[in-house]
Amino acid sequence: MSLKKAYEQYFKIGTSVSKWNMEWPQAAKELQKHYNSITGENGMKPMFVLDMEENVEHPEKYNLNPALNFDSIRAFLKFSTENELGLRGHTLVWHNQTPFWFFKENYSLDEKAPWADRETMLARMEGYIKGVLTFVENECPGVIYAWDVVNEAMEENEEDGWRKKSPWYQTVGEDFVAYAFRFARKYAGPGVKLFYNDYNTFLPKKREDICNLILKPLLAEGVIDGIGMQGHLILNDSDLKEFEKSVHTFGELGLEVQVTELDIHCNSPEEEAMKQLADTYAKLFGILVDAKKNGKANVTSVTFWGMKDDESWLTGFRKEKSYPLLFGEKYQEKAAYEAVMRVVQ
Ligand code: 9MR
Repeated sequence: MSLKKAYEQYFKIGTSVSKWNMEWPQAAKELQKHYNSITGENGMKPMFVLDMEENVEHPEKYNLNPALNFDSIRAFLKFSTENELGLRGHTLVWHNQTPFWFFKENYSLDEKAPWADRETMLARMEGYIKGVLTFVENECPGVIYAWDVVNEAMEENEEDGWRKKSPWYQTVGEDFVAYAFRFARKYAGPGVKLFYNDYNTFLPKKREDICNLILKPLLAEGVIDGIGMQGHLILNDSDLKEFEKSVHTFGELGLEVQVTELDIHCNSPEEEAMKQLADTYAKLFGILVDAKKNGKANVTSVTFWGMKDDESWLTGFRKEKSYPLLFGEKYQEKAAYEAVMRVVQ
């Protein structure tokens, strides 16, 4: 049995992958066994696609239409095609992992240089989205089934909801989100689903902000298909009742719901902690299966953020060892794996 087979009738099961996961035979084997979707953990983000040398050396040529390099994206397309995996595109418009010079007048490398103006940034945004979406559609149509068009535009600690420090917000203004989705709709291939992706989507205020400021306006324009609930949770801290409420609330809007970056931070490998982790995963998958089965939300894929504990970003981020996933260092199945399988067996 495998994760993807167990969940076949409900939703896709995915994992984030790095370049080395695709190159290591054992990792590739695990990918083939358990998953039918992957997301590039980093390699498809703007910093890996924007061609710094070209843009910085020839700003007059690329000012309104940035030069792009598709080598990194190509590797994900090739691996997905060869292994019959769906690919989530992550991500087009984000404040992070997008080089600062992209937002500067004449692509200046001087951090003190002025920001480019709104019209220039909208042209660069359109050029970027057009370039990437046209490339992937020509190269491997249909392999990318969903794009995180905009990532993390909301900030729960801001009263009005907007992440004001984002250079997209700073240079374009609030409507950068709407423009990104309009451009994505214009250039995406047929059937490619467009997502807004964010973390802590289970917090009541953030849920409300996302619904009112992002989802409803985009739905009214017909330019969005789904919401990505990242799902970076903390054991014994994140409120699953609120998580469930968010799944239902987003589902009721008529959007697809995908859990795009699932992990549950847990700082102990001891049996008791692993049992709690297993219980939490079981509850979470119970919520998702129930929502799908009973028409409360059209959950279409659930993606783990990492294949195994020792590769998780969380250990670095939390500055303590984390054991947040279903598989241990040697890809051994943890209690959490068994628990997730039991939900549907
Ligand atoms: O897992 C990614 C890590 O390797 C990078 O250093 C980090 C940089 O911000 O991004 C991580 O992935 C993030 C994802 O792209 C968006 N949501 C939050 C994820 C964890 O930070």
